[in-house]
Amino acid sequence: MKKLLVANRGEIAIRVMRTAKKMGIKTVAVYSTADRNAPHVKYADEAVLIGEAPSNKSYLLGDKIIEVAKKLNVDAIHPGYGFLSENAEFAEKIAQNNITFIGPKSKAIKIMGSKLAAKEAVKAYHIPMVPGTDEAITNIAEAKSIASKIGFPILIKASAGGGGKGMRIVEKEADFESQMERAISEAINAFGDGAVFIEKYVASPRHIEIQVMADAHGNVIHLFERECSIQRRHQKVVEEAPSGVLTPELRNKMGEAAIKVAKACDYLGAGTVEFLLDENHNFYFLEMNTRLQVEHPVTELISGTDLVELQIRVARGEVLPIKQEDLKINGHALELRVYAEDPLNDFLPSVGRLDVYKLPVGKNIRVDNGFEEGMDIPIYYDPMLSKLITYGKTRNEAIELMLKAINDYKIEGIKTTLPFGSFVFEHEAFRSGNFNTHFVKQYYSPEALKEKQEEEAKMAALIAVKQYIEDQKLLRLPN
Ligand code: MV4
Repeated sequence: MKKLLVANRGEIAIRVMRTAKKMGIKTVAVYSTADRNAPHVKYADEAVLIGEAPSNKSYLLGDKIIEVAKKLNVDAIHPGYGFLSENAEFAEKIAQNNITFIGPKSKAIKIMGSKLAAKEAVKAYHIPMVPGTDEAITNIAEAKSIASKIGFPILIKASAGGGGKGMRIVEKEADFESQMERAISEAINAFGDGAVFIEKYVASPRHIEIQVMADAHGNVIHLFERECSIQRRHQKVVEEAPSGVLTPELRNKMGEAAIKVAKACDYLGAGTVEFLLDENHNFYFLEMNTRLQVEHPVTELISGTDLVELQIRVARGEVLPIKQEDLKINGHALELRVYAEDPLNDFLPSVGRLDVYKLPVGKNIRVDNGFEEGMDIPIYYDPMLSKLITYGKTRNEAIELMLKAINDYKIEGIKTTLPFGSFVFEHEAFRSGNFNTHFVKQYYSPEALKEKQEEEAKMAALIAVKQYIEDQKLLRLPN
C-alpha cells in the first residue's frame, strides 16, 4: 500500500493521514469548494477538488471519489466516519475497482445497517438482547399482544434506523396502534423501509460500547469498553475509557459477546459493538457500528494502540499483531467533543470566523483538530471543531487535566461547547461515576451553566481583590 486517499474532511482526515505518514504511505485529500484552505487539504501530499460545498455534491459522491482514486493510482481508501463510511455500495464499488477499502466487507456493513438483519445474524451466538420481536412487524394486533406480555413502556424501532433515529416510545397499551402506525410511516419516509420491531424500554441505561478489531485470518480481539452515556439528543459529548462500573468479569463477558457479534458477520477491521447496561448491570446488544468512531482516541490511550495503524495492517491482509492476552488497560482517558455550538442558546450552531483559536498543549493532552485560526466555520458540515482528550493514571487525574486543558483553549469569534464541558466534568454525578444516558436532560440547563459561570467570575474577582490588597501591603513595607 503506497498511496491512501481519505474520503473525509476535518480532524478525522488529518488523524488518518497522520498514521499513514508514520507508516510511509503517501496521502491524498479530497475537498469541496468550502474547504479549499482547510487544514486537511494542506496536510495531504496531494489534494483534489471534488465538488461544491454541500456534502451531496462533494463528500458523498462515491463514484467521483473512486474516479479520483483511479486517476491518482491510489491503493486504498479510508472513509473516516460519517459521509460514506457505512455505505455498503461504496465499499463494494471500491473493491470492484481493485482498490482496498479500509473497513469491513460490504456484506458486513449491509447486515449491521439493518437492525433486524443484525439480530438474525447473531441469533446463533447467544448474545444477550433486550426482550422484544426479531422480525418486522406485519400484524399490529399480534405485536400488541407481544407488547403487553413484555410490559409497557416499550420502544418501537425502525430496522433501518440506528443511533437514535427512528425510535418511538409507547407508554401504555392504549397508545400502541396509533404509535405503531406513525412509526411505520416515519420509517418509510426517512429510510424507504417500513420495517419496525419492538423492544422492552430499558428506562435508565448506560451506553457502553466495545471496540473490536478483526483480521482476515479469523482473529478478532476487543480493546475494552468506552462509556458514552453523556450525550445530548443522541449526540455524544463526553466519552471515557474504561467505564467506572465494569468489573473485570463483566468486561470479559461483554468483550467476548462483542467478539461473537464481529464473528457473526465475518467482520474485518475496526468496529464498535454497542450495548445498553441496565441498573442491575445486565447488558444487551444494541447495534454494531462498522466504522472507526469519533471517540476511538480514548481506547488508543488506555490500550497503547494506534487503531488506524491496525486498520491499515489488517486491510493489507496482515495478521493482527496483538493477541487478546497481550492487552491490558493502563490508566484512564477522557474525551470532550468541542462543537461550534452555543450551550446557552439551545446548542444552536455558532457560525462565523475563528478570530482566535489557540489549543491546549502538554503531557497527556491530545487534541485531534481540524481547524485553524482565521478560518470560517462552514455551515455545510458537522460543527465539531476538535476533540480534547486527556489521559491520567487515575480517573481523577484525567478529570483535573481536562478542566485545566479546557481553560487553556483560547477561542474568540464563535461560541463553543467548552463551558458545557467544564459543567460536566465538575458535576458531582459525573465525578462520582453515578450517571446514565439521562445525565444532560437531568442536570443541564443554561441557567445552571450561567449560575456556575457567575460564581466563578465572583471568585476570580475576590481573588483579584485579595491579591491587590497583598500587593499594596508589600509596597508599603519599609525599605
Ligand atoms: C434503547 C433504549 C432503551 N431501551 N433500547 C438510542 C440509540 C440507539 N443506538 C438505541 N438507543 C436506545 N435504545 C431499549 N430497548 C434507550 C436508547 C437510548 C440511548 C442509548 C444509548 C445512548 C443514549 C441513548 C439516549 C436515549 C435512548
